[in-house]
Amino acid sequence: MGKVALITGITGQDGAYLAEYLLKKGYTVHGIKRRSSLFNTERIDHIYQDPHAEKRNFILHYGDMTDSMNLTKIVHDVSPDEIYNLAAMSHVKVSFDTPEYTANADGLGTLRVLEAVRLLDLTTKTRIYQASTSELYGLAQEVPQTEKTPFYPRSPYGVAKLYAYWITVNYREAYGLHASNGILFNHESPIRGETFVTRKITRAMAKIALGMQEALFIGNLSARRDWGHAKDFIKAMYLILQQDKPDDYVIATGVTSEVREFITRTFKSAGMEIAFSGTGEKETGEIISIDDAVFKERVGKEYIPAINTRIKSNPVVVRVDKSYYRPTEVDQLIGDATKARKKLGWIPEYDLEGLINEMVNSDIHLMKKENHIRNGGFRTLNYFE
Ligand code: NAP
Ligand code: G4F
Repeated sequence: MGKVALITGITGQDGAYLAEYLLKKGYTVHGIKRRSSLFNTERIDHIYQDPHAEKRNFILHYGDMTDSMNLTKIVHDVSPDEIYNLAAMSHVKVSFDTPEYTANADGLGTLRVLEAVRLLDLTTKTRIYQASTSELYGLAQEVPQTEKTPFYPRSPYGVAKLYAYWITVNYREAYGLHASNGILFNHESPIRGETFVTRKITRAMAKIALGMQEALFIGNLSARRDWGHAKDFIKAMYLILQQDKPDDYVIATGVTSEVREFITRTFKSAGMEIAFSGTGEKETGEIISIDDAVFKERVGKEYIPAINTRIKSNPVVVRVDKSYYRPTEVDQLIGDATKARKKLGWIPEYDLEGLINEMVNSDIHLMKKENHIRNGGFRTLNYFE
């Protein structure tokens, strides 16, 4: 019999990749999905199974991290070998708008999962992975950050995740739970939420290249992040739960880049050279040249005349909008994953270029579809979140 996993946050980026990965390994995967007025299963539709089917190895349950009775019932019914606690209000900027909810879902939500396992006497059976984050380092006290670097969170999200981190450690020490924290640095993909900076950039670039959007409006260009690919990072989650002993691990690529650089590289990947000028809110990025061969291959020959005409009249494609600034910012993150490499044998396959190319190809494809809809006379929106 294969193992049984329960994933909270199954409809999210990591939940979707992890579910697919565990199914391929022969697991039965249960996922918790919260009620929404829309289906909201786009990321997992390719693995969805008809509930009427007799034998299923992918099963969804309605639930919410803020509802302990519901979580306890699901854990009871599923009796999982492994729980991957990925559900969270995961947007740092939004956590300043919804601090209480974030504390409840991200902080207390973790406690609810741990308590369910303890109360149901599953402590010797069920292993727990907690989705901890490099946001714990916040105002980083050391460069690069390791498992021993002191935490200094800088947002309601970071503070809620700090509680989740320590309650996981406490349940491990107090009750002997196999509960581990993966302290994951930023990881992205073609299915990354549209309002995180990388996806916002790749989507906007695709629309600009196709003549669907004028400019990308962005916040702090100088922030630095250690960006990896979600497909690599979910493998680390799995490896963490396969260890004999529970422990906490930094998962990171060890390379940090500015938001500004991510933008430059994204446009370059589609054949557009960007130069930045000015400072602060007056900083802009403009296209200074087009590499026809790359643009033709990535975007399409038919879009070259329009982009050339456009940059002659207005080459500015990146503008700063201070409404995207955060009340307190995390300026620089870079992780040292030596422990994960040595103990888990975890080595990421993607570098930043591979990640950007995959996201760029995917978003150009997506925006071409949207462009067809627009050209067919239907309304499509440009989102500026
Ligand atoms: P994501 O795409 O935002 O997915 C979050 C998931 O949590 C979604 O399925 C969401 O459901 C669900 N969720 C939110 N609030 C919930 C609630 N109250 N009850 C039940 N489910 C709820 O995030 P991700 O990028 O996959 O990240 C997964 C986890 O890793 C999160 O805990 C995040 O904080 C953490 N993390 C992420 C990164 C990263 O760079 N991606 C790095 C470190 C840690 P809906 O689909 O209904 O919104
Ligand atoms: O893409 P971001 O919103 O990700 P952030 O804040 O680093 O958080 C993500 O990674 C964490 C791991 O470190 C996760 F725990 C968390 O759940 C989430 O997945 O912003 C990255 C940087 C920030 O410094 C932000 O200020 O980009 C900067 N930025 C600049 N302009 C922007 C924008 N971020 C967003 N979302 N939108 C902008 O327009």
